[in-house]
Amino acid sequence: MNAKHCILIGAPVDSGKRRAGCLMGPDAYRTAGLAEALTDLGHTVEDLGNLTPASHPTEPGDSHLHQPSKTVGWTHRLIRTAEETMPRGLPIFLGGDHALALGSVAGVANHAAKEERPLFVLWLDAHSDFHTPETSGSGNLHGTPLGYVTGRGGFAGFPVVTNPVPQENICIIGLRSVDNAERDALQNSQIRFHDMREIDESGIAKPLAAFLETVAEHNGLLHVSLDVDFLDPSIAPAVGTTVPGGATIREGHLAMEMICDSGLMTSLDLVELNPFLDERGRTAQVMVDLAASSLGRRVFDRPTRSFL
Ligand code: Z70
Ligand code: MN
Ligand code: MN
Ligand code: MN
Repeated sequence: MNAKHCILIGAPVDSGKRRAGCLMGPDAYRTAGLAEALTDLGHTVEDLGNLTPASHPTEPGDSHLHQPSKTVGWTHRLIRTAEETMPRGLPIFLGGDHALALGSVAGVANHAAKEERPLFVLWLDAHSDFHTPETSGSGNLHGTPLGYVTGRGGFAGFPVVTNPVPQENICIIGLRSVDNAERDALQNSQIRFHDMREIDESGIAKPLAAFLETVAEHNGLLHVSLDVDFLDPSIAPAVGTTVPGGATIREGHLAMEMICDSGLMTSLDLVELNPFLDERGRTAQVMVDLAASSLGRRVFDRPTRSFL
């Protein structure tokens, strides 16, 4: 693949849920050799270090949400960082929990609007993360980024979403834990969603290839948001809420290789890694290997450019 300028952005967001530890994620990816893996593939790598949230008010005492103010601060910071990095490279947001995607995706969407190109989002996750603060039963904002960036509303105090991502530009793969309110909203939306049953019945390549074809047809930008819990906990145990029945190492690599072959990915999130729960760094290593697959690591080159 063409050499890229990869910009590593440490986003130690830990405010999106109650169990702490994702703040150690960025340094775990560095320790697992992410920069070296990308350099070996011929890319240039710049590491911005770890960001901090923009200044934010103290947490309200009366909210059912967990640390909303801190997540607001992160969202401001990450929107700005996405806007600044997109014009000069391929930002890789090193999480941090999935609340970081309120900012990364909203900022990437602002860049896409400036370029007058549509943004597409591939969400690899056991969860749909389609809550609004009002529908969230847990109050954990890592369950809301797709609700936020599609402009569902109810995000009082958060930056206004200037360029909502159209529902039909989003594809979720890996679903196996969806709350009732999210399921109803998803079924009434234009979002493409593929649960693990569908992956078991027909494979991961088919829905992914169809989505990549759509992105290519529209000359779109593609943001990929990879949640550790997309993977089965037997291969990726370092995550707060393990959900059995996830993607295998082979499905994970196939997906990332297809993304690479498409040449479409313009930004990437690596989220929900909790190194405190890892086993000798193996989950961090799997995530680094998958990132490398999405950026050109492979056993043999494929003869065609087709997505399947
Ligand atoms: C549930 C909630 C969630 C992880 C996202 C779970 C959300 N839907 N959990 N990623 N690990 O609390 O809203
Ligand atoms: Mn998630
Ligand atoms: Mn998840
Ligand atoms: Mn489907």
